[in-house]
Amino acid sequence: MRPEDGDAALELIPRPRRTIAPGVVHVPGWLNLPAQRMLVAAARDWARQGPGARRATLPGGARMSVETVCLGWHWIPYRYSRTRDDQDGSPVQPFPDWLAAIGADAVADAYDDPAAGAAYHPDVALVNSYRGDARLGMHQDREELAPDPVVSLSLGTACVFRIGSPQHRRGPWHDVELCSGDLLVFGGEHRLAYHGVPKLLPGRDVPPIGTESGERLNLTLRVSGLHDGGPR
Ligand code: MD3
Ligand code: FE
Repeated sequence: MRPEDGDAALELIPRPRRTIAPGVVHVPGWLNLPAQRMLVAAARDWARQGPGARRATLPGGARMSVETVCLGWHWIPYRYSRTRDDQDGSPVQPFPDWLAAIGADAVADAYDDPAAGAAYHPDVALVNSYRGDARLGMHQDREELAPDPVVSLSLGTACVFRIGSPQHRRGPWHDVELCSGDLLVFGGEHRLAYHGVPKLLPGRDVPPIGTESGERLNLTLRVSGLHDGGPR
């Protein structure tokens, strides 16, 4: 699913693949339309199971504006669990093999490194849904115990994604527009970089893939480094 196979060739303003920082690669239009539609349908299914998606509560009591459903391991600010401890305690949904295969393809393509792709075995997905004024403040993803990259797939309404460095929450940073079908792979020295989504960019053309008007979905695939029975 390289962009040259798909819809990126039709864009009037080309958005080339770009290395934003060491280990951070943006591949616009990586997912073709059938793949985007399939992922949106899958995300709807996941959000319908059991207690469904939820806006997580932060330790200080504030609730996130983004709605999340998890696969493989359930993320609660700031830990992972096999059960939905902040909902009804039911088991987290399984992480499907086909999604791991997409993650491996993504790493291989972004890094142009088939061996890195073959060695990538994600076991967690966070599926985030943004609507209206939903945003994600600057944060680090530090709950994973493995150093492997994070794979991000964007669907629906575009957004501004902001990435800083591992040391500085307040910048300097890069702002990158993420559009439907874009792939972002985060590894190397920026795996622990501060990042966030300051705003959606509604009103742009969005392909007909099943997202609601103004809605953005983001899937992040991760390697938890966790094992039942504790870290190893
Ligand atoms: C950089 N999601 O779920 S994806 C998150 O678009 C999250 O919904 C954003 O940040 C979103 O935690 C950004 C890109 C991303 C994901 C994980 C990272 C960037 C990252 C981990 C480390 C550094
Ligand atoms: Fe994050």
